[in-house]
Amino acid sequence: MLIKRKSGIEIPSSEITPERLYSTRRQFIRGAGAIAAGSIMAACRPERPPAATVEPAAQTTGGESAGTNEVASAARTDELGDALNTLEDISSYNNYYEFTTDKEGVKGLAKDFKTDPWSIEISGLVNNPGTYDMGDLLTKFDQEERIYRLRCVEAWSMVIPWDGFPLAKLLKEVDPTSNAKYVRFETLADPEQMPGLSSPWYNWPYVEGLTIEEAMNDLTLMATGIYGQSLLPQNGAPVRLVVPWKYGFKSIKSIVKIELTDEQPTSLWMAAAPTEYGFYSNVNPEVNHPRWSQASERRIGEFSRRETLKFNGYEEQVAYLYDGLDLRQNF
Ligand SMILES: Nc1nc2c(c(=O)[nH]1)N[C@H]1C(S)=C(S)[C@@H](COP(=O)(O)O)O[C@H]1N2
Ligand SMILES: [Mo]
Repeated sequence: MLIKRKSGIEIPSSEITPERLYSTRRQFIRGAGAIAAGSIMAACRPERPPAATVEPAAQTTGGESAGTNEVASAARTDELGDALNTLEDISSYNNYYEFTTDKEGVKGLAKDFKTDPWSIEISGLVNNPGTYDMGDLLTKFDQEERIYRLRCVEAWSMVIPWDGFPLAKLLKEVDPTSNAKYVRFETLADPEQMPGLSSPWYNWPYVEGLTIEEAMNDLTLMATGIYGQSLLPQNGAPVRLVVPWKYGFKSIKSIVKIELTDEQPTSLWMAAAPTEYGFYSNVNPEVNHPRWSQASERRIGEFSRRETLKFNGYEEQVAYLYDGLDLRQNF
């Protein structure tokens, strides 16, 4: 049940969304989700190179008998010690407006989304423009695991173990010219498959953008999987961006086009509500959304709210990108 607004992302209705459902189901599902993900990893999709799996928590918690995959996975955390969300959480509560604005309705509407064949066209200010199909992306670039916090502008968050490769590696291949200052991304817009495209409030296709320096930062990931499994449609299959220090909407799903430009791209959200969503959209607890506070957030699966961290906790890695920039004006 969401509070619908004329335009813009819904007001954080955590308070209306089924928090209880998530919290109680979680205790049970966490272990089960981890086992399911583990067995899928072992049994399916041999053509997909396995992601390098790091389990820092498993290594540091002594006393657990080795080989209990279930325990190890359930105990995994990000570098701040926050527990991973389950695959169930991550794949059941989604924002993907091309399908629907109902977070729990996305997975049903997207379940038959066709992700094969799939390719990304890379054009604009590059020396080597070209088209990369999924096979190219999965074999040319080593797939690695990255555990990142995802902080939605609506003030909820999750911890997600992505698999993928740094966007920088792909950009180095296409070789941006010296005039390239921005990277513009586009999602597929297929009205046959995406019923949400009939909404007149948005300027489809979904577009996002980064500065080239942001795009080259090592944290910026092209994600192809979660928990060692290929991305599910609701999470942006077959390939989506993940920019963990920015609000979740910058992490554009199901990418079909990447263009290098010398002009700042206008994102779908900037076009929809320019006073609410700027180009940068860095997670910043000191700058509130015009309609709600950004000081705290609800971690899916937790009861009480937690404080939001500047740059979502990635300040050390990304603050240099904004030296001398007024983050209140450049929101
Ligand atoms: N194409 C597209 N990408 C999108 C969105 C969308 O509606 N369409 N929603 C964004 C928002 S608001 C968030 S919070 C994240 C959610 O990612 P998840 O559903 O995988 O958790 O995807 C982002 N990427
Ligand atoms: Mo979001």
